[in-house]
Amino acid sequence: MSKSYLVTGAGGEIGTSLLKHFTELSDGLSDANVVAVDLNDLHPEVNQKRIQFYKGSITSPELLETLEKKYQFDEIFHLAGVLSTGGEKNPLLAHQVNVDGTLKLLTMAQKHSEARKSPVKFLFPSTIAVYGLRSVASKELASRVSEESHLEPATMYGNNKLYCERLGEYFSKNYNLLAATPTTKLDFRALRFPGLISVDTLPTGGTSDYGAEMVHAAARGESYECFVRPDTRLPFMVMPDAVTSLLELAAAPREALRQTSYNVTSFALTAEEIASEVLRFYPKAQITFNPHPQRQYICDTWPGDINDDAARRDWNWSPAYDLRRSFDEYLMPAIAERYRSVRTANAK
Ligand code: VAH
Repeated sequence: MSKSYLVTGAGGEIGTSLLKHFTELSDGLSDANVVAVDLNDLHPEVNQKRIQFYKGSITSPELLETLEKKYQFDEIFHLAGVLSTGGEKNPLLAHQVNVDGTLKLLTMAQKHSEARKSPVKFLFPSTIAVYGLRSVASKELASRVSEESHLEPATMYGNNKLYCERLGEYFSKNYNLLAATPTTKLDFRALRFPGLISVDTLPTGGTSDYGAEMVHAAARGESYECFVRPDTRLPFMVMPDAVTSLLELAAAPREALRQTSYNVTSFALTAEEIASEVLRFYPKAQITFNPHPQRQYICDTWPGDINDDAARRDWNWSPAYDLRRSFDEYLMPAIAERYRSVRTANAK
């Protein structure tokens, strides 16, 4: 049976890597159907011949109607969203995209689930931004934060993501409780991602972006001014593991999942530890620190590390890239290659 996927935010960091995964599968996608949506164009390296692309907003009634009427999705990867820093520049837009947009897609997925009498799987990228530590001291005391604790987000984005996790669980378990006859409900599954570092794309609008920005700047031969203190610690993961975790959670048997939202991570580093990793490969990299007060505050409310034991227990999660492999085998070789031409030009 051919599978039908919807990927929103398809031109973004995770979306680009997920689409590349789908379109580069050796067995191809001859029997699968990938529909991609983004406000912007897709990454040039994505093979668009294998994708039906719609350029537009997930809040557009016309676009949602087209998706609802023209397709019957088996799995939805709803990656569109306004991240933490972008959300604090325009909180109402963040709420409109992150919450109203997600509700529209959940409603469409519920209609498809009822029509085909089979649950549509709805994969949702949540975030460590749903956690809120009240001081650096309590952040250090909290150590590896588990899913049920410290759920007091400081940002519009974190509140949006936490509410949408709850909304997704409602759709999965209690939707339309008083309906005369029970209906088939969608199958919502969420991952709380740490900071993500990709070779293919640069992050935009996040507050964990300094990790990726530092690596990319060094590879371009450019100096980098980090917007958080050197001692700022966050959990991180490289993008291949983020895509793998989405696909593995999607494939997990529903009966194995004891919860709706799962932490996933690989390594936790301070900003100066990331700088040290970069300097191992780019000894001449110029990295300085000039904390941005509001972005620093946001990072200080986020956990220094998260506990992903539940994901390991329920669906056998384990990152392929630990700290060493992330830098030595993924990030640094691939990013050097990506910017080789840029560095050569800069060197002249
Ligand atoms: C952000 N990259 O910075 C996102 C992420 C852990 C943070 O959710 O907003």
